[in-house]
Amino acid sequence: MTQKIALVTGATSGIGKATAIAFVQQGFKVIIAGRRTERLQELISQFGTEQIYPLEFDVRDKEAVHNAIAALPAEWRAVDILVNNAGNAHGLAPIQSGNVDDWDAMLDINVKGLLYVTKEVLPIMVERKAGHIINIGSIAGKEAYANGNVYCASKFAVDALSKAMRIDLVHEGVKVSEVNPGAVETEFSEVRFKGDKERAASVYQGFEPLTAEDIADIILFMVTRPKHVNIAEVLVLPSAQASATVIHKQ
Ligand code: NDP
Ligand code: 8X3
Repeated sequence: MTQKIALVTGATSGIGKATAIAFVQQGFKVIIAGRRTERLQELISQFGTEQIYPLEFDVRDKEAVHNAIAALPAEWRAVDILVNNAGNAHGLAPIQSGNVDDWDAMLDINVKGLLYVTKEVLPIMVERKAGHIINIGSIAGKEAYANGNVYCASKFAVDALSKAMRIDLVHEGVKVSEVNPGAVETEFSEVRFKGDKERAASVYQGFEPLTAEDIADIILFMVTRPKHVNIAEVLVLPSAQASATVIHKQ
C-alpha cells in the first residue's frame, strides 16, 4: 500500500509536533511546516528524510505559502491529509484595552493563514477526488469567554469555515473535520502571555490538563477511519474542565 502523505502546520511545537510524530510512527510521510527552522531540523535528525520533509514559512505570507507548497518535490505532492494547526492566542485583555497588533496576529494566523494553506493544498486533493482536512479549532470557538474576544472570534471563524468547507468539499471527495480542544499544556500560554513562563504555568496548575499527545491520538484516530467515515467534529476537554472557564482546580 502507498504511504499516506500528511502536511501538518505548526509542527515545531505542541499539538502539531505531537501529531507529526504520531503520523511518522504510523508510517505516514509527513511534511512539517513552521517558522522555526532549527526545530524542523530536530525532527529530521530524529526521524530522517525518508519520512519527513520540512517547509519553512509564515502562514501569514501568502506568497511564501504558495511558493513552498508549489515547490514540493513530485514524490511529496500528493497530500492526503492536511492538518491546519498553526495558530496561537496573543494577549488576554478586555476589548476596550486590546492591542491591535495582537488582533491582527490572531486573525491573520488563525483564520487567514489557515485559508492560505488550504487554498494551496486543495487543488491537489480535488484533482484526486480524495483528501482529509483537519482544522484545529478550540473550545474558544464554541463559547466566548471574558477577555478572549478576538481569539474566540478567530476560532469561531475556524468553526464556521470547517462547517462550510465540509459542505463545499463533500462534492469533491474531500473530508473536512474539526478538533476543538480545551486546555492543552503546550507553548500556547507562553505565547499568549508573551513569554511570561510563570503566568503561563499557572494556567495549568491545580488540575491535569490535556497533553499534545492526547490530541495527536485523536487526530490519528480520525484520519485512520475507513474512507466512508468522517468524524466531523470533536470537542475534547480535560476531565477537570466543564466549559471554557469552569475548571475544577484542587
Ligand atoms: P504552540 O504554541 O505549542 O504551537 C503553535 C504552533 O503554531 C507552532 O508550531 C508555531 O510554529 C505555529 N505558528 C504560530 N504562528 C505561526 C505563523 N505565523 N506561521 C507559521 N506557523 C505558526 O501551541 P499549540 O500546540 O497549543 O497550538 C496549536 C493549535 O491548537 C493552535 O491553533 C491553537 O489555537 C489550538 N488550540 C490550543 C489549545 C491549548 O490549550 N493549547 C486549545 C485549543 C486549541 P513556529 O513558531 O515555528 O512558526
Ligand atoms: C485554547 C483554549 O480556553 O485558552 O484554545 O481558549 S482556551
